[in-house]
Amino acid sequence: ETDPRILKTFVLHRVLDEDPVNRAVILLGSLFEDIPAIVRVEKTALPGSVASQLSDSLERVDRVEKNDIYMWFMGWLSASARSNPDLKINVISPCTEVHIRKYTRQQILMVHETPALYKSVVEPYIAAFPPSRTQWVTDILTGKTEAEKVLYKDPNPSAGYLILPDMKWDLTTLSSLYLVAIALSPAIRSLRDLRKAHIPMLKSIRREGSRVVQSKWGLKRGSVRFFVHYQPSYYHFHVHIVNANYAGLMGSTVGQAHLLDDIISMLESDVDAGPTIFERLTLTYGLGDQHGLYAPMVAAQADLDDES
Ligand code: M7G
Repeated sequence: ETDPRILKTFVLHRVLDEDPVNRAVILLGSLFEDIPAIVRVEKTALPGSVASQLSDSLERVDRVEKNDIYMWFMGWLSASARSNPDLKINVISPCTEVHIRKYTRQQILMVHETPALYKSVVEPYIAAFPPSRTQWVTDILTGKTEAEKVLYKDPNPSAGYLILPDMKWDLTTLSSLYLVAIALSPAIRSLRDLRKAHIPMLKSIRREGSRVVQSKWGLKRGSVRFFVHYQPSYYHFHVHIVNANYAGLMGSTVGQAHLLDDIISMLESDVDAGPTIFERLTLTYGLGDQHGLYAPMVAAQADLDDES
């Protein structure tokens, strides 16, 4: 089923989104005639050889325009420069309605999630997710998939986690290095569930994540950003570990990405008894109109506005 030729059977139904910044397009279609599939096609980063040997890397160049000291061209890479792959292609198949909505272009509204709204709207939403949504996490944790890619594992059943490359990463371009640390225990569903007791695990992720990127890729201390999404797509706790220079990245939007360092600091300065900081905070974030929480949250906010 992982045969690369499956892509030859792809039939397009519609374009879900276009992302000119990342030079990507997200397609909805089918594989093998009737298996629904989302296919994200992205141009890979330029190989370093293009910079070091530009003249050798070009097979053909057409001049588009010249104006005073300014010129612009279109170029075609030579066969030698093309030893690197041109495209990175991510496939989700069979994809669900939730995936299709997630990858469809959306209008974003900022919402304020109070502790009360978390209890009445978000917690039931999380509880209603079928376990199959995080089957990929279970498969990683049990070693069924991606086992050879695990970079670090702390096997402690309650506070352990593992670190491995995120599927967003092409595994080679250091400037877009993207790893993910996944907690072994499913008990922490999101930021809202973090407690003082989790500080050692969070610090360990920070320490071992930094060590791994240093020892494997020579990235010095401070080279990566550790953050947690709220809302995440998957309610099984994980930390994003991303090259600090990888700016303009969608997933690091203000409101969605919470720095691991800030989270640790907030937990450290939290009270020792009673509801924890993440149970007391109002969290503000952008929700796309295709998100499952959009309608209930917008309705709940309207009720709140009427009251105030
Ligand atoms: P998130 O914050 O829940 O959702 O992060 P997001 O996708 O909206 O950022 C989940 C992270 O897990 C993302 O960075 C995904 O790219 C990554 N991820 C998702 N899946 C299904 C896989 C997978 O099968 N393998 C790996 N290695 N990473 C995945």
